[in-house]
Amino acid sequence: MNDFIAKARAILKTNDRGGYTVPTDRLYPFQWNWDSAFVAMGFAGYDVLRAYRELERLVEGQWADGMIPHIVFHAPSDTYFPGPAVWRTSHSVPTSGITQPPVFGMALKRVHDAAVASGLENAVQRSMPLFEAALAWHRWWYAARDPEGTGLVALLHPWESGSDNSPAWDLAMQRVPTTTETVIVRKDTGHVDASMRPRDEDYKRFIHLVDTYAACGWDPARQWEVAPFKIAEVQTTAILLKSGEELVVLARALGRTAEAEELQAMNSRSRAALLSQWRPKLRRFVSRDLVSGEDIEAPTQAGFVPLLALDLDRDILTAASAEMTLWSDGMQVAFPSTPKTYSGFEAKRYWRGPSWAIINWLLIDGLNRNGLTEMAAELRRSTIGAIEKIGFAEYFDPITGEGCGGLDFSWTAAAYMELSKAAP
Ligand code: 9WN
Repeated sequence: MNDFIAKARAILKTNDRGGYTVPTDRLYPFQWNWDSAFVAMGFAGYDVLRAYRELERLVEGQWADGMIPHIVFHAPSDTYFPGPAVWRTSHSVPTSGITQPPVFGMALKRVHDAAVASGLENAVQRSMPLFEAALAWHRWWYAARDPEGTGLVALLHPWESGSDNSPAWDLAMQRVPTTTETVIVRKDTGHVDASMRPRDEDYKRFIHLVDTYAACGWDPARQWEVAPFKIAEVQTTAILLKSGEELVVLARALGRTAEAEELQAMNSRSRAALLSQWRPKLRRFVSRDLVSGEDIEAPTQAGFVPLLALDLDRDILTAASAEMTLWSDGMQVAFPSTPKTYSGFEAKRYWRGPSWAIINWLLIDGLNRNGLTEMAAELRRSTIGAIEKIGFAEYFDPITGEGCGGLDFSWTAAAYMELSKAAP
């Protein structure tokens, strides 16, 4: 084991709060949805029981309608805003009221395979309830967030994307009022420099949306009707489809044939819908703003994440890889969440430019799936190199390579373990 793997494991141990892992101390003191899925994949490589625990603890927050919330507040903490009192939800374990990218299915399949490979006797019994949870969540996505059956699932809050202040939301967020019923007491800027975080105005809009949906009693149909922010999103749909593919294989392994077919039908809809979001002129996929009815053309990493879940033809691959190469050109650490040539680019401000190890993980999988193995290897080397040089930062300034945001970050530790394995 090299020193960095040992350090990565030590980070996950330090961030353990009793079967679940916080993203980092103080800045994020609860269990976050997609963070935990990445972490579970990290654990799957060396401690499969702990990997199962991570997912089981996340599912403690699952709602009766199938939604798995973006935060589960297992234990109180006053170092984060907004806490449970702002969300006003009614689940037995306090949770937020929105969701996050469904990496869970990918993680569960990985954990199940590791359990079987390690000879764990009760692997099937352990995986089955988690499979039920994943299936219920996928059904929720299609029912609650794609009621018209388009195949693309929609987000009602930027936090649901995991890419909170991405330039992709700029136009849509301008329509969201800055008025709030809630007093905003930011804690994040007490932990990291304000220049790296979303602005106060963003927070007003984030909380306006929380107030709006809390007033709907968090009922999905009522939220859908009133939502001032509604984006049919390609990164989330691609992740949902990739997880859906993994769940089909798992369903079969668990003897759940009917559910395998049901999942396959959902996946087929999303596959076709994602393909229709390819824009040859932009050389990337685009999301759609369901309020304005327009394509979202702001350039972000999300435009390439569909490679993760699609087997694309040569023309698309040639164009997408040329565009990705352009964005990466001259960067110390690829892959920038926004290209430096874009007017909205900010090298250190969260999702407006920085490179993220977990996004690279998804992109690398997508490039490999589509035979772009050279590019995948290069991105892999660049990500590992940045972590070995700088440490397990939350994210990296793509131009200088500087580590930004929180330190000793759980998902960067998990990504290091994943990417430092032998290349396929
Ligand atoms: C809001 C925990 C989370 C990540 C998100 C990232 C950031 C939260 C915040 O931190 O979001 O969910 O308060 O900024 O954007 O992707 O899951 O690491």
